[in-house]
Amino acid sequence: MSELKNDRFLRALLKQPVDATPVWMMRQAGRYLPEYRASRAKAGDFMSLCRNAEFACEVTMQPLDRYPSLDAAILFSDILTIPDAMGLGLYFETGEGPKFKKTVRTAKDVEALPVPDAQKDLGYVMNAVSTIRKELNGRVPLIGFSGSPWTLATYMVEGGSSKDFRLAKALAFNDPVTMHALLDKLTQSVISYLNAQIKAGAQAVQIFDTWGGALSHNAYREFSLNYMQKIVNGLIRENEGRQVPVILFTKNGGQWLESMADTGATALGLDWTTDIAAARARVGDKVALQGNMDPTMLYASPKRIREEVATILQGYGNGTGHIFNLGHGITPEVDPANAGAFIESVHELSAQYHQDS
Ligand code: 1CP
Repeated sequence: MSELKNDRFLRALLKQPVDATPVWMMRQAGRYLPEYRASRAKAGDFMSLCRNAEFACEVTMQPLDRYPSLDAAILFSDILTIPDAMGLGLYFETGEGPKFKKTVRTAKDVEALPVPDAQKDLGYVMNAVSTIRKELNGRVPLIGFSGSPWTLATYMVEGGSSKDFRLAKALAFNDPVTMHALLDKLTQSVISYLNAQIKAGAQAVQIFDTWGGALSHNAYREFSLNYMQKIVNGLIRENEGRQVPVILFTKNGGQWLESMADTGATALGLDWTTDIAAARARVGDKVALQGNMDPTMLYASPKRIREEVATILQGYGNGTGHIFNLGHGITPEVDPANAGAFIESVHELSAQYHQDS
């Protein structure tokens, strides 16, 4: 395995000194890039991009080629590959979100679900990981990822995206035994899937709990955090002679940072509703922090973006342990030049916070 040429991202996660704050963007490969739209048109549809290692590698590299300052690559795939491998039949209709041919709403439905074999059923993802690692050739680390069990369960019960999670929450509240059985299967699936990604070459992993923040204080612990804890406990934490950091991201989870830090995760992702200075004071001795510019700030001018980057850097303050990111994924309407201004600002303005390193 090749040596890493740029290991700022991994160093900041482990709170080792860095010369500047590392930066990447959630959803950095995606529709805001014309080159992504061209690859997607060539592949035919979104899942064909994911299933073909050459295409997945090509789109993973696109943001890195356009923005050579990015400090990490993220595997091009989707969180919904697991439910798809469980037989639900994932598909995308143009202009709409993900949909499933089959849903999971009863005890019988849950019983019938297999735990996918990461190599056999999701081998195309592992091929993508190893292909991307080769292509990166040590340029920056590669992030693997998965959805959290709760977030995956919402899509499986609803049959797609949802605004209020009516069916998923009704199942959790009316028939918690069935919801827990589903979350258990998903937890086993996520552990073997992420460990397979790590063995294939993922150098850090992120768990996207996009919809954990839709739960009440108690329900979050019961239906989401509890299972993310099991995942953290089950992951390979060292590979290729390096630690493999684990990043937990619960969108709208700012009030639960202490409990999230207690899981033993390496870092927490913050959305933009949390003040990063306050977050550091609360949990900064236990975990690194990733975030947290409002992604819609990328609709503002480069000058305004730069001011916001400065404010967030100042909020975190001196020293390592911060990975700059957006508070959620970059959106399709963003001007790619503004994303470039964002990335450059982070490196330019952050060096002053790392002078003792
Ligand atoms: O080309 C297209 O039209 C498809 C758009 C798209 C893309 C680019 C989807 C469908 N998925 C992806 C890639 C993707 N999804 C990545 C790639 C790596 C990267 O560059 O960051 C990642 C990490 C994801 C993760 C993902 N998918 C999440 C968690 C992160 C988040 O944004 O909250 C979720 C919730 C999904 C489901 C999903 N897949 C696709 C869409 C449009 C959605 C969201 C639907 C919804 O809002 O419910």
